[in-house]
Amino acid sequence: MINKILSKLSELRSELDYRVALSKYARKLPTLEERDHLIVEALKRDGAYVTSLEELGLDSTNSLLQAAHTQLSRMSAVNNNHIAEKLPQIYTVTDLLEFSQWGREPRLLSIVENYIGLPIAFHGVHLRKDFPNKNQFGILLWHKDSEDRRILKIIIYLSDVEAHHGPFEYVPPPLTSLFSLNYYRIYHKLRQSGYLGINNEQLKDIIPEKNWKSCVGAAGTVIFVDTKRALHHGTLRTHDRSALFFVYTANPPKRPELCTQYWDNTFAKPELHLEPDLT
Ligand SMILES: O=C(O)CCC(=O)C(=O)O
Ligand SMILES: [Fe+2]
Repeated sequence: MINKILSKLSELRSELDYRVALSKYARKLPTLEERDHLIVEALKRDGAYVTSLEELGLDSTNSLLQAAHTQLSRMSAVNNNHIAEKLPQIYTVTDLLEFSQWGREPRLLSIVENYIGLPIAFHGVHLRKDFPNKNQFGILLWHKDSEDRRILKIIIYLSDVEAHHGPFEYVPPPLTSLFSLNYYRIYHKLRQSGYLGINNEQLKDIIPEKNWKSCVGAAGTVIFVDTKRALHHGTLRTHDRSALFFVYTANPPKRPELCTQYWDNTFAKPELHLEPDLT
């Protein structure tokens, strides 16, 4: 009992410290380009913003795409036809220059910092191939990520994503806001699931399907999303989907131990492939 009270108090203290840090840092936020205000405002309001690589127009996009397709073609073929629950194939590409350079584009860092409201950490990049599945499990279940109080993921589709490729899907945070009935109903279901996630049927009872935002889009679609505030999942698919996931939080994040997966050896790392020097 005492321990529970102490832990609640320390949680409260840490939330207060967080609020104070936010208001102190507000004056130090980097300037945003005029066109990027739209992205930060949408993130604050809706928890997400969908655009495209073309619209973003960042200098390092061409080399990012080239590197991503090279790495995709080197991903070993997986023989998972007989497996009922097919896990995604994940490559950690954080150490490759083309990916880290894109993730550190000053315009992007400024968007992320203005959204998060504190000094930020860029944790890394996953290149991911997701396979068809018949039933919801893992990140196919609706969930919220827990690395920090605010998490910004930038997802880039590397191939066209229509409904049958299993788009990223989310519920705008205003529909599940703190102290609303929906918040408690979802929280209750998530707790019942051991925080693993809830399925479509369970969510339909709380949030009608017409309010779910499915992010279908052509190759090059870019999704900025706060995966802590927005309940989200990958939709069940009948066709493969390839995408990049860039991950940012405040520095330090609330749960640093959950962030190491974006750069450590949890997932496969591509060989640092040295091209022969032909000169
Ligand atoms: O695969 C997806 O679209 C969802 C991924 C997800 O849950 C995440 O990146 O946090
Ligand atoms: Fe997630």
